[in-house]
Amino acid sequence: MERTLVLVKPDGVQRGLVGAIISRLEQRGLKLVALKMLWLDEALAQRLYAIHRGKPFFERLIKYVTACPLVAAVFEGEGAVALTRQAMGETDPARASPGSIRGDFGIDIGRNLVHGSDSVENAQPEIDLFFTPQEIYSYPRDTDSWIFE
Ligand code: D4T
Repeated sequence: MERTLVLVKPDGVQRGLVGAIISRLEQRGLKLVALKMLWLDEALAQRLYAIHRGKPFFERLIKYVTACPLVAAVFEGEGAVALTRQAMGETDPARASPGSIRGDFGIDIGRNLVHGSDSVENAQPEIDLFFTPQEIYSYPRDTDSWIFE
């Protein structure tokens, strides 16, 4: 089953939006299989955003995601990666559709509240940065037959 990493970034924690953001994905029908709060150190932040090293916003991005604790989660479900990206909305909240997390809660690209893996290939390596296999739960969910035909 497909899994994706979700981070409620420090602005989501500071603004009291952890519950609202996690709740959107739960309500959609994705299954929560791992959850923790942690304070990203610079090394882990740089690994997560290695692809952006050298870009003009890189230093600010690292400072932002390491500014206070964040909440990391793993969601599971058919098409979990794409469904999560859709629920998040565009990277720049100013352009994100109303109804999406960023479109409802954000304004600034440098405070875009949430991270979700951008592809199925990237999801597992990203999950491995944040969770050990023992921290991710496989369990039957009684509502599955009411979410999937
Ligand atoms: P993340 O990776 O945080 O889920 O966001 P996205 O996948 O939607 O977007 P991204 O990788 O292109 O950007 C990573 C992160 O950098 C910030 N950013 C990005 C920024 O501050 N200024 C910019 O011009 C861009 C392109 C926002 C998200």
